[in-house]
Amino acid sequence: DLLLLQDFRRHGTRDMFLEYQPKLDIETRQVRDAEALIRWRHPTLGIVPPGRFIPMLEQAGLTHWITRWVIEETSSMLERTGLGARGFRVSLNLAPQDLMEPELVDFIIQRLASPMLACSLWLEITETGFIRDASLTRDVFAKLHDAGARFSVDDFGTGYSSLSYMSEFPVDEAKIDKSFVGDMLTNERHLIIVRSTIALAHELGLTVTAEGVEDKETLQALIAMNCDTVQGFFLSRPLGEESLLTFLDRDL
Ligand code: G
Ligand code: G
Ligand code: NA
Ligand code: MN
Repeated sequence: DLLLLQDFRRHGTRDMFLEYQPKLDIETRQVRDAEALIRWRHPTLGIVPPGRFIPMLEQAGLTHWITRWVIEETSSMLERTGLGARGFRVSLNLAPQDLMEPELVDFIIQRLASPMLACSLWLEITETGFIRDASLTRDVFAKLHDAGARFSVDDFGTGYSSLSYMSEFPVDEAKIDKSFVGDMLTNERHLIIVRSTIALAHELGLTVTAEGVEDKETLQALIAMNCDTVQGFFLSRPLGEESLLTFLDRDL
């Protein structure tokens, strides 16, 4: 994987592209948002999934370049497709360390000055390995939130600090991890965790997305629990831009 790192240093994001996984809004039964997921079309290795290169770039402190590109690419997609003007939203994955890059934070704030982007861009942040410098973290969160950024806590429940996040930072959404949602109909503890997380998040004024919904029964159970948004293979796999547009035309 040192070779991948070398390739990234040489070519940057040149061969990267995004897929978008639709999310279903339960109240309106509409698809009004999607998660952007990066892929690398490597000249010799084929499509490399993010799980194979993001951790490596995290270690090398290079993810902020990816994040910057993802923001650019998502912004131009929202413009060229007209989805931004229709109020469609896209959530982006940030590596925790990205918020410690002042230049990236300024870049995000600059982008959020566009009213369309302020409505359309959401930021997904994982809790793992994050709160190293709590006061700096708090400042950055506050600064971005004041600029109109909306935050989802990704992989909610898998780290040690989900509840700290909810209580200390201005987060808007909890995204319950697929490891709880995927088997919640056969694993009673997971069902209890999902149900209680939804109730807790709602009491704190957050919305809730459940990810990893793979069948209709799980969707129905989540509807009964008052979940706000669902994402998963049952609704759709991550889609290229063209397929996303086709999917939305069918659905909206
Ligand atoms: O799509 P897939 O299941 O392979 O994604 C695997 C992991 O890669 C997920 O945890 C996802 O959050 C992460 N990931 C996908 N796209 C991006 C991205 O643009 N930036 C960062 N930092 N992580 C991403
Ligand atoms: O870590 P993060 O939550 O960002 O991971 C998102 C990843 O989960 C994406 O790469 C996506 O491909 C994957 N994913 C999305 N929906 C499902 C699903 O229904 N089941 C499973 N197993 N994985 C999913
Ligand atoms: Na994510
Ligand atoms: Mn997740």
